[in-house]
Amino acid sequence: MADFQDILVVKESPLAIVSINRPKALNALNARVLTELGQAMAALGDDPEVRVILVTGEGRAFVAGADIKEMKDLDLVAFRQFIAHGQKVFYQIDTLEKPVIAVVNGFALGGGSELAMACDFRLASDKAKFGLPEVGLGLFPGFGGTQRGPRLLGRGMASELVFSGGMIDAAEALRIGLVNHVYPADQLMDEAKKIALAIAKQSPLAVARAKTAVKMAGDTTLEAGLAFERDAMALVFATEDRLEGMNAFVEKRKPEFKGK
Ligand code: DAK
Repeated sequence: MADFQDILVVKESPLAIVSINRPKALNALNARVLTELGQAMAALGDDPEVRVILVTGEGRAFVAGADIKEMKDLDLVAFRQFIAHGQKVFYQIDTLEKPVIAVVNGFALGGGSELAMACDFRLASDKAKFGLPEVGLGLFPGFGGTQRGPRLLGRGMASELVFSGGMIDAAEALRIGLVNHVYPADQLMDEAKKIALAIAKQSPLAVARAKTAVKMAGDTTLEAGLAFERDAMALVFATEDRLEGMNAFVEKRKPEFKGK
């Protein structure tokens, strides 16, 4: 793994924890964070020892958005490049063939909420705050918030967040389905690891195909989604792991999946 300046990557096989590490700037996303995040995701995606990735932030924020100070003086071409860069890295997370869980420890604003939305699901500390404040800067969410937000929350809820620029707390995020669980801050990472380890025990090939299938549900027609589900199921049926899972059931033992 490359040496990173603005993110930390800790491997605790079968898990990997990626932390955005600019706590003085509340982990605002600058071009270097985006580049490093993309590099880390590519490397972890290819690492057979890693089955689940947790994304979090150092200090009191998850990510307080795109780096306003870096963004404010960009010319139009550079701004478009910055946005394209962010969209590309978030899409990489969205489509990585491993589960990526957002472990939201504090502020998740703007690009921070959008990063969390690009992950497969979100777990939050009771101190977390979510929001899409871009309209207050004369912008609107551009790292996928206007696309993933409605898919995740429905048009009405997403529209309120996007148009008002308001902040919601963890309890409200739980109520609207933006996060799956809320934990006391000091228990968040332990609880996240428990869920991640439970996922890591399953067949990684089956989980990978399931991720793609679940994602398709929000992105395509029922017909196309069912066609993918059918063919992807046939593909996993042909794996050694499928045989191991079924044999283990019949032999009343725990399966050992090898990702083959
Ligand atoms: N960028 C740069 N620095 C930031 C930052 C950010 N997003 N958020 C916080 N910081 C810095 C602060 O400037 C401060 O730095 P110093 O002044 O100490 O040098 C330090 O972090 C601590 O912040 P505060 O002193 O403000 O801390 P408080 O506890 O008082 O307030 C806060 C915390 C999170 C409420 C506040 O910092 C805040 O409101 N931050 C900005 C949140 C925000 O507006 N986020 C959205 C960013 S815009 C697009 C594509 C993408 C995007 C837009 C368009 N297109 C396709 C068009 C994405 C946009 C965004 O994400």
